[in-house]
Amino acid sequence: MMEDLFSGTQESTAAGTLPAGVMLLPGFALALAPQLLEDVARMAIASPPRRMQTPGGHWTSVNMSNCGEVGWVSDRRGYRYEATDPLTGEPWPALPAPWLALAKQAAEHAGFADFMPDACLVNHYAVGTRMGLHQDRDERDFSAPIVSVSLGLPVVFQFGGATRSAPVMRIPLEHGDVIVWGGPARRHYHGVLTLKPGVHPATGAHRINLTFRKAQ
Ligand code: MD3
Ligand code: FE
Repeated sequence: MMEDLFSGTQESTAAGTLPAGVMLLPGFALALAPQLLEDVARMAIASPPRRMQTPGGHWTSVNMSNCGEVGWVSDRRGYRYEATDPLTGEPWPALPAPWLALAKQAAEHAGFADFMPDACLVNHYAVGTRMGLHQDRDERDFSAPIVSVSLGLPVVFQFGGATRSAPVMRIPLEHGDVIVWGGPARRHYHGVLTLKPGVHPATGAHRINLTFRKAQ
């Protein structure tokens, strides 16, 4: 099995055993991190990270952008995936081949063969920003996993259950960590705690998170 060859695989953390369908791959993206961050900087020129308005009239704390065939957007009309960036009217930047290869490799390690993401949400966290507990349910096919890549400052990720009130597990995430979320975990509530002050050599006072999704 591939899993046995990859010594970095972890199914439990200080927080306890991860639920079925969740696999933490510590440092899986470390080697590619400089390339990922160079691409993120390039994309930030074409499709700038921006706060998005929610249907309720609030604004996301995090600056968001996308690459891929479609990108996740939120405004007063709701949440959805769109092929063009509403800020520019242009298509989102293409999903770079090395990003796709990384996401597919990570999914395969977790037992999801043939993961073919068509969207990647790029979240830019400044110190003091957070993401409240939510579910990702704007995708068409919940049998596909989501692959997340953490870059820059560390953060505490919160992983709950199928309801908002279910107990929450805390998972510390660091630069280069990758997590694959599939199976029942795919619909679980999750979020990230407020980013603490700090400086990371690769990203300064920021954390970048990439989430690869099959949206359509
Ligand atoms: C578990 N992003 O973009 S990544 C999001 O760190 C989002 O920026 C967080 O939640 C971040 O929607 C967390 C980990 C993650 C992403 C999507 C999931 C975990 C997930 C979807 C279902 C279950
Ligand atoms: Fe999410």
